[in-house]
Amino acid sequence: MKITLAFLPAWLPLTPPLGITALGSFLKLQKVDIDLLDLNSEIHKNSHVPSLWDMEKAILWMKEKSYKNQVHPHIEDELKKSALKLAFSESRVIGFSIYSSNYRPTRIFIKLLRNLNKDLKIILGGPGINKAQVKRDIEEGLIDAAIFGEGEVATLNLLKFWEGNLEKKELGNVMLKVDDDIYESSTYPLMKMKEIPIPNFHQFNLANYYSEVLPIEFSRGCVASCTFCSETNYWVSFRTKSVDQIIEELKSGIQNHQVKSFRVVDSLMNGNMNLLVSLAERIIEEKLNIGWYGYCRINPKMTPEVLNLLKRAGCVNIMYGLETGSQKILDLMNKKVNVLDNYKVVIDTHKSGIGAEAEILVGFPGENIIDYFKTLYMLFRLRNHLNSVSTGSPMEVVRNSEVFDNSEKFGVRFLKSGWASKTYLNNHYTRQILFHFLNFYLTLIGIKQPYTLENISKGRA
Ligand code: B12
Ligand code: SF4
Repeated sequence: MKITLAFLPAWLPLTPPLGITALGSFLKLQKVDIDLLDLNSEIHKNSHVPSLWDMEKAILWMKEKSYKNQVHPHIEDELKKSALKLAFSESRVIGFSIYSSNYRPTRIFIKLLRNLNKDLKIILGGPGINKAQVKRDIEEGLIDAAIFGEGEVATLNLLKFWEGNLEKKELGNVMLKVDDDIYESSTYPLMKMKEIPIPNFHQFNLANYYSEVLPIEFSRGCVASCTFCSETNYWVSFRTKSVDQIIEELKSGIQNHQVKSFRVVDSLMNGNMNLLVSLAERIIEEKLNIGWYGYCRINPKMTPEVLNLLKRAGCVNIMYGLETGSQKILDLMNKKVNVLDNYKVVIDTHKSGIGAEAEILVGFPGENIIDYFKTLYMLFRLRNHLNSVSTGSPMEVVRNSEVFDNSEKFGVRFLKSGWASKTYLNNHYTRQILFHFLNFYLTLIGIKQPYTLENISKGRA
C-alpha cells in the first residue's frame, strides 16, 4: 500500500521538513513504498506573497478569519492544482503533518482530495492535532485515522492493519474508524533512539530551500518542564542518540547531500551536557569541518570553556529561550533559571565567537508592564551580545502545556479572540500591541530578527 507523506504551508522553508522525512525513512527501511511531498516549499516558491511565510505572520494562518481573508486567496489555486495531482497518484494513503500554522490549509486540502477521490485513506499526525478534533474529523468522514506523538512504529502498524496483516489490538498511538466505531488504541513504548534511521533527503531538491542546511536530531524531548511549553509532554521522555550515531548521520549529510551545515531541531541541544561535550570533541577529532546550530537552555554549565569547545567544533549559533527579563515571570514559567544567568551565558556565548540569539515570549499570564520593561531593559543591556532576537508570536496557551491543563491556576480564561487574564488586561489585543512594540523597539536598538524572509535572504538561516 503506497503512502505519500505531505507537508503543507506555512512553515519557513529553511530546510526540508524532518518530521515526514524521519517517518518516511523509517517506513522505507521496513519496505513500505513511500513518497514525500513538501507542498510548503513548492507553494512558497510559486507564491507572489512569500512574506506570508514570515514567522510573525504565522498567526494569520491560524485564525479562521485572517486565514480566509488574507491568506487563502493567495494559495487557493496552488492547493487545487496539487490536490488534482495527488488525488490520482499511485498512493492510496496520504498522511499529513500537522502544526498549528498549517492546520487550516491542510483541512481545506483534504476536503479537495476527498471530493476528487473518495477511496483515499487519510491520516493526520504531528504536534498540531488533538483527540477531540480528531474524533470529530473521523465522525465527519474527513479523515480515517490520526497518530498521536512519535509516529514511526504507529504508522507502520496502521498500514499493516489496513493491509490485513495485523490485529486491531496490536495497534498503538492511533485513533481510527473500524467498521462503524471509533477505536482508540493504547500507547506504544517509545522508540530507542538507535532505532531511528539516518534520514534520507533524496526526494527533496535542496535548491528549493533558503539554506543549504539539513535538519538533524541529536535527541527527542526535553529535560525541563516550562509551564507554557508542550514539548516535554509531547515527546514523553528525553532520549539522546549516541555520539557514534550522530557522527554517522553528520557524515551521511556531508557525503550524500554535499551539505556542510546542520540545524539541530532538538527542543534543546544541552539536555545532556556530557553528550554535547563528547560530540564536540569527536567533531573536532574527526575534522568534520561543519557548521551547526540549535536551541539551548540557559544553564550555568555553559561555561566559557564549554562554549569555546563548541565553537571549535563548528557551533555557529545558539538560540536561547530567555523568554523574559523578569525573575517573577521566569519563576511562573518554571524555567528554573536565575535571570542573572541569562546575562552571563549570553555574554559568554558572544565572547566565544558563537552567535547568541534570544527567544522572547510576550504576554505570559501574570506579566505586567513592569515585567515587560524588565525584558526591554535586558535586551538593551545585551544588545551588543545578541546577534538576533526572535519574538515568534505572543503567548498562546497550547495543549499539552501546564498553563492549558491548569488554566484556572494561571488565571487564564478562553475567549473567542484568544485567551485573556481574569482582569482582561492581558488579552489578544494588548498582547499584539506589546508584541509589535517589542519588534519596533528591537529595530530601534539595532537588533535584527532572524526569521523574516528578508533577513534570511541576506544570508542567515
Ligand atoms: C525546528 C523548529 C522550528 C524551526 C523550523 C526550521 C525548519 N524549517 O526546519 C522554525 C524556527 C522556523 C520554527 C517555526 C515555527 N514553529 Co517550530 N519547532 C521546531 C521544533 C523545535 C522541531 C521540529 C522538528 O523538526 N522536529 C523533529 C521531527 C522529527 O518531529 P515532528 O515533526 O514532530 O515529527 C514526529 C511526530 O510529530 C510524528 N509526525 C509528524 N508528522 C507526521 C505526519 C503523519 C502522517 C504521522 C502519522 C506522524 C507525524 O512523527 C514524527 C517522527 O516521530 C519543534 C519542537 C520539537 N521539539 O519538535 C517546534 C514546533 C513544531 N514549532 C511550533 C510552532 C508553533 C512554530 C511556529 C508557528 C512559531 C510561531 N511563529 O509562533 C513557527 C511556524 C511558522 C513559520 N512561518 O515557520 C510548535 C508547534 C505546536 C503545534 N501545536 O502545532 C512546536 C511543536 C514547538 C512548540 N511546542 O510550541 N519551528
Ligand atoms: S521551553 Fe524549551 S526548555 Fe522549556 S520545556 Fe520547552 S523545550 Fe524545554
